[in-house]
Amino acid sequence: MATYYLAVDIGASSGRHILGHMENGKMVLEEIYRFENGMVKKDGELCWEFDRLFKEVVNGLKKCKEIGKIPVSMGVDTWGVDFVLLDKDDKVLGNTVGYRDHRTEGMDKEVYKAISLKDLYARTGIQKADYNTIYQLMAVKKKHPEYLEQAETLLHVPDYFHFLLTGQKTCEYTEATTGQLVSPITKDWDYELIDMLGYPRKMFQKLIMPGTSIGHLSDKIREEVGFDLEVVAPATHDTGSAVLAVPANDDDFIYISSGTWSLMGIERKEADCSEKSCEMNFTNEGGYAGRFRYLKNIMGLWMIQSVRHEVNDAYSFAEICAMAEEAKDFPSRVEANDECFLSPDNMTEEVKDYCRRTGQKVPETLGEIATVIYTSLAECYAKTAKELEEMTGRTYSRIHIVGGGSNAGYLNELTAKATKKEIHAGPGEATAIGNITAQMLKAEEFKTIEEARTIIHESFGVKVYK
Ligand code: LFR
Repeated sequence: MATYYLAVDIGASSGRHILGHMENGKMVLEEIYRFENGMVKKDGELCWEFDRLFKEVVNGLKKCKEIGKIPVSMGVDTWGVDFVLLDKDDKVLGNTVGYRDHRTEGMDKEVYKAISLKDLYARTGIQKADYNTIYQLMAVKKKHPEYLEQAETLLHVPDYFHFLLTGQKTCEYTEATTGQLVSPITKDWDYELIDMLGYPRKMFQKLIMPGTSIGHLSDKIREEVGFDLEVVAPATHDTGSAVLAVPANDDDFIYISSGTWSLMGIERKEADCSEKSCEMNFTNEGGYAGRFRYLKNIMGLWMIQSVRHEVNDAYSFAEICAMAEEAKDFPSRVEANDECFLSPDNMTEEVKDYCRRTGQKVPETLGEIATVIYTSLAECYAKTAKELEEMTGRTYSRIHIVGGGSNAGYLNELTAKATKKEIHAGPGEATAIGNITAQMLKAEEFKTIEEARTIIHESFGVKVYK
């Protein structure tokens, strides 16, 4: 019987349970459970349904039992920045508001009353994004000061699920860094910064590194699912897990972790918190084994996902890709990173409006809308690649695209053309692979990250676009 490791990878649009094991020197994956995710409106706020999501986490565990493949360990990874506040009885305070909600509007100004943007970047190395935990907490402080008064514990989303599974409260480092309250030097909470902002110190749990054992299933969950296992923290920030699974060991490449967002950057041993880096709005997110992800957030396939929802999911992503290709000569472009695309009421209308506002031809068909988005994304990738080369004073010859979006063949072709670099696409399940890899490294199935990445390459391969 193989030794199974379970990744529960929850993205903004769906979640999945993936079992991984080693067989003849290769990693083998099996997706055993999948569920929907998305933000829903509650009391006028865009919220996550954590109760439903946790039920799905447990359902996936039951599925392991059903098929007789009981993992030795599991770990949960999710998107970054979002969190819950718990009161003294471990009850969630307020709505479980998600990062695309508008509550953070104007909160940057409030934060800058305590510390300037420049100083904030110098201390944390984290990009300015209105949805960062630091701004969300300011929204709580301004709109619901009573929650901050009652809060005993802050847990990011994966930490919260780990808590519901084990009863142990932990805060995992890679996810915590996305919030903009962690120092890249000490790799710990920046308590001085936390004091400056007037956030209660006591809510912040001691940080743990990926690969740390959190504990075993609580009695309640163990009884419900019918087995026990160890919960091991992966890089709980999905992008951290995805980048751990980039199948290369040299440094002559840029990666794009392509999903709801496109995260484009490089891996570094140290953070660059310089003023220039701040101006360019690159981020230094904490990674596995103390490495940093020096990258930029690009709006990504969120735009396509939204447009697809607006036609009632009537077409698959592959079909939309094909329609875009048919409309490939449509000339208009949008600035993919314009804030207007972060959380519009209607993405299709927003794209049309943007073209209208900027005096360009307005796309009408789904294919035209999709081609505007794909070509604009590819151009944004090309611009970001240039900026990375400028910041590091060197060039890179290839781009590794990992994550679900690496299957978008048309986008890969456009990216090859726009960047004039070789595209190596895959694996599509990089996030789950990275999650499993952290567990396997802990279990000593691999000795080093390099060995793991070699095996990931051998196990899943890549598709090359020139
Ligand atoms: C990708 C991601 C990005 C983060 C964004 C919001 O899923 O985790 O890395 O910037 O979601 O949390």
